[in-house]
Amino acid sequence: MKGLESYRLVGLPDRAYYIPDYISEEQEQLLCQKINSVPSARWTVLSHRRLQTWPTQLLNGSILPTSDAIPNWLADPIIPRTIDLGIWSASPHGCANHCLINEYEPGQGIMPHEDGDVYYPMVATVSLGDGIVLDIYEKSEAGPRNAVYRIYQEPRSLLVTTDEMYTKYLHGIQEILIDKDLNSEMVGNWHLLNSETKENIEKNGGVLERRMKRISLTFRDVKTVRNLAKFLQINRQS
Ligand SMILES: O=C(O)CCC(=O)C(=O)O
Repeated sequence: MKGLESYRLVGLPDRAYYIPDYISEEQEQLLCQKINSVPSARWTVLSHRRLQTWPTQLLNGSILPTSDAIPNWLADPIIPRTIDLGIWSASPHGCANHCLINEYEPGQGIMPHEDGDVYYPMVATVSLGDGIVLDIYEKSEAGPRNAVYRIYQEPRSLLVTTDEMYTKYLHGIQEILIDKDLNSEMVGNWHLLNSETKENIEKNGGVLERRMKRISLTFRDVKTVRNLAKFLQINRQS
């Protein structure tokens, strides 16, 4: 793998990186098998998607140190190389300590939102299954308008967003079955996509139908890992 700067998105706010084929098809299959074989209680079912949280859900924006770490089956294919790329070098724990797994059926998405300051401002997202368009919106008091940037995430790719891309913009996935207007002008990572993907999009006139389930793995460093003794003390007092 080349250095991180080779994968930088140009023409977008600072900073985002896109690495196609970050994991292999075999790793993708193994991850999907594991994700689908967890006990059903592990899933939080929302109206428009379902999700798993590893190692645990956050408690008052923090992780307890007694929480198990992200399990090896989830961490090993992804985290060590993100460390080698240097993306966590300034983060509080020098590593991701939390992973959210979102599963979307075709037509499902996620409203424009920001991830907030519970996390160090860095997200590393790996996509499994179908590709997806991530829309980036300017923050506005009137609510998000049209997307100002678009990123197409191929299956098995890694998307890294940080700095202003993390703090000053919202991101979301539209709840639609067909993504339109995909071309070199609209898609900020067009130059980094696989040539087969680009040919396929062009052949379809910039239109892509969502046909399969998509799973995203979003790795972050939760800033606060609580001291358990202090945490229990605080809760007993309140
Ligand atoms: O599924 C994705 O790629 C985006 C997930 C997301 O926005 C989030 O977990 O906050």
